[in-house]
Amino acid sequence: MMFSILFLLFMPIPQVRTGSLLTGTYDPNSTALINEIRDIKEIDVLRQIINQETLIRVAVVKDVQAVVDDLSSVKRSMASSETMVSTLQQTLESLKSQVDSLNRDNTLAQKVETLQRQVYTLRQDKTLEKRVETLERQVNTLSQDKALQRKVEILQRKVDSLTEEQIREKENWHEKIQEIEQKFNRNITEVYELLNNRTLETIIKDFKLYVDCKHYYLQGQTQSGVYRISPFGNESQIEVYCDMVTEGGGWTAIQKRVSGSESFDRTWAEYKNGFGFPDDSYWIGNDAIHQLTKGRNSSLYVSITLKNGTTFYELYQQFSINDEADNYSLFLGGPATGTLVDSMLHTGNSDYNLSGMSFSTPDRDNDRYSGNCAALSTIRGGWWFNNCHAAFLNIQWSPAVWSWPWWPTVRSGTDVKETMMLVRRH
Ligand SMILES: [Ca+2]
Repeated sequence: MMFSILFLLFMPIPQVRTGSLLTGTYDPNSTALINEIRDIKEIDVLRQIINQETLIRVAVVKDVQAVVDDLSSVKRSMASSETMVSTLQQTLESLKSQVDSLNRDNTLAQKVETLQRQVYTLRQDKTLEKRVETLERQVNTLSQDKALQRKVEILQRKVDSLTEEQIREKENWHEKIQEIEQKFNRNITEVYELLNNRTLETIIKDFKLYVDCKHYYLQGQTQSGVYRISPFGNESQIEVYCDMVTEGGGWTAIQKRVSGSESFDRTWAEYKNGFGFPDDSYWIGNDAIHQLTKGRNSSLYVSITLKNGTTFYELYQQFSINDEADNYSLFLGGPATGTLVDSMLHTGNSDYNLSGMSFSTPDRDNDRYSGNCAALSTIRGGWWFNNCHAAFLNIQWSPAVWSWPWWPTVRSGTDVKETMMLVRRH
């Protein structure tokens, strides 16, 4: 079509002779006229051809425009397609990258394999199913076992009857217990009556326990020396020195010093339990003193023997100490008699009176002094200090620093040879 249109466009147009028709004279019979008329017809034909050509040109222009439009559209489509292709390529590359990454991730693949193997194993494992089946069969068997049910019923009846028997037995036992309690109470009353009618010495003799030195003395022991006593009322025994001569004998020594072999610079615990050796120098122990004097009227006899052989003494008619919870506090009562003269109970100075004072040691300050008397370098020993003392027998065995063993009768430790503190119940 395009070629036919182009052919028409460039086809030559015939020459038109118009001069004679418009200006010359007219002769219908002349050859010239005939020619002119033929020319006019040719002109009409040409005009028609030109008209047709014009139409064709317009059509061709439209067609060309359409072709141009089609071309633009195709170009746009191509551009769009290229964009899509590019996007698709990118997506494809991304997917490829992901696939590569997944392929590289062996861990995930291994996990998947492991899980697959486990699933496979579980599918193959029929043991569990078999167990369940076995249990189900057992349950069914048990539920259908009438014999077992009968056994349970029989047992239940036995339990019921046993419970009734037990109740009856309980009632019987309750009565028996009441009888025994009544008998026991009667016996206890008889025992108490028996005990009240006997002396302490008789009871102790029966149990073969000696509570103190007086007990030995009453049993006929008149020799001073070391004896074993049980002040705590049980089988536990301690060794003590018994003075069987002084003031009628039967004294238990709670303190004794005949040399400096034993240090009295001791802790609270050591004074509590006692230390040293009763045949030489020792402290019997605060717990033992408490037991020896608890609930019994007892006397305290203090003696100091000087190096020149002179012995001074002081006797207090009332003596006891409380237990550890009360810091072994001292109770001392008169009358006080002797050659030492009272320097513990009524000294004439309230700072030196010891009755009512707690026991103190270098590691336990219970005194009325702002510091700790027991820890002073000139003292270093346990005692019932006030603020601090006029009489003190537990100093370190260093006569040079031993001031006021028993003020004012014995003013210096330099002269001291021996000391003793003796206890005896009335
Ligand atoms: Ca103090």
